[in-house]
Amino acid sequence: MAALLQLLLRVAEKAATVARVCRREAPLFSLLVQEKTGRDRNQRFVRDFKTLADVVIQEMIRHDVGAEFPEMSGFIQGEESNKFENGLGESVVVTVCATETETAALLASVLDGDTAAASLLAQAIHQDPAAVDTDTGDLCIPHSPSELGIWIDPIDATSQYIEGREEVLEEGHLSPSGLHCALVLIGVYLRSTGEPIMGVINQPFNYKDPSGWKGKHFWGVSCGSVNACSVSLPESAPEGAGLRAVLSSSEKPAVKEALASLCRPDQLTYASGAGYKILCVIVGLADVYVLSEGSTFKWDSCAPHALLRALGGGIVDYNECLGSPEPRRAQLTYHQPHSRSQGADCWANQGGLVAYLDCKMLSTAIEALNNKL
Ligand code: 2IP
Ligand code: CA
Ligand code: CA
Repeated sequence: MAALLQLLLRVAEKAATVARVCRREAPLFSLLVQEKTGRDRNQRFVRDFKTLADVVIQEMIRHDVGAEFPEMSGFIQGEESNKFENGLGESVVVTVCATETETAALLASVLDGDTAAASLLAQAIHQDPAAVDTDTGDLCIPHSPSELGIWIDPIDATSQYIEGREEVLEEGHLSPSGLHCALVLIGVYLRSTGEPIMGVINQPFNYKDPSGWKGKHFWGVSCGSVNACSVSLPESAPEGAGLRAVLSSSEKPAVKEALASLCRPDQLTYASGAGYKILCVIVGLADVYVLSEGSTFKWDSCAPHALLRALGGGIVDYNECLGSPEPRRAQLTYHQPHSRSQGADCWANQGGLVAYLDCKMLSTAIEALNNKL
């Protein structure tokens, strides 16, 4: 399975390049934004933006993984549908074609004949990225591709991606909003149990140098006795250091207050992007990410959940673990849709979530929530 991990790291790198190209070409970018409607819309937002970049990235990942692992083809799902409407109201199904020229021709029809923009995009999609220089070691996972499924969020924190604010990151601090919150998330789960076993996170806008934006990637594998992660376990906090929690700014006041009783004022922070908040827990900038609502989806949590598991942490269902004697057992799974929901809601993490690295921190947070809510 080291081959699958290497492939996911490569396609995530390609995805990040597409994301950067789309932002760099300002006229192209403004063409791409369109509104989601009906059941595919995230109910939490009045306007939820779908970008061609999202669709293109998801289809590219689906294409590249399906080509190398045909057994996985029917089990590569993502946030986006591949239908896109051009300026004339015509519906076009965006697919990655066999050649760059064909893909460019198809994209030109989505871009109302803007062949320059279409060629740029097609070039990024068909590039052959250099092997990602990562020591993934000799990972041996006792599963065949036919036992696995994939969740893709081509760009998480789309609103930050579209807004495009450039923040200067401070070492050791989480930054609440900006381009760096946008992440490419690719998670692999076991079809039989729904456990997340492999995850790749690519942050396309990690830092800027004179030649432009540069990205950063993170990966993790957790399967049986195999646990490996590109991130090393952060040092544990000294006794009495208090809990550091990261939340969505739209979190319920009661939850904010319950956690405020455990955190010093500077330890309760807010940040954009579900994936970015989980990444903050993975790299040790926060101890827990608590979300009391069902506003995230399987594609948001699958990849970072695999990294947390590899480091001994996890993501549990918020509603299920409140009141449970063993909150750790309420781990999210990724294989079963909610039968009574429709559209994207079938795959929502409906009970909310709590992401953690250290189960002591999970228990502390749950205890406060149980006592105060
Ligand atoms: C969103 C995105 C939002 C998040 C929301 C996700 O995904 O990560 O930022 O809300 O839950 O579904 P918040 O930032 O309040 O946590 P996308 O950008 O892919 O729609
Ligand atoms: Ca998302
Ligand atoms: Ca998205």
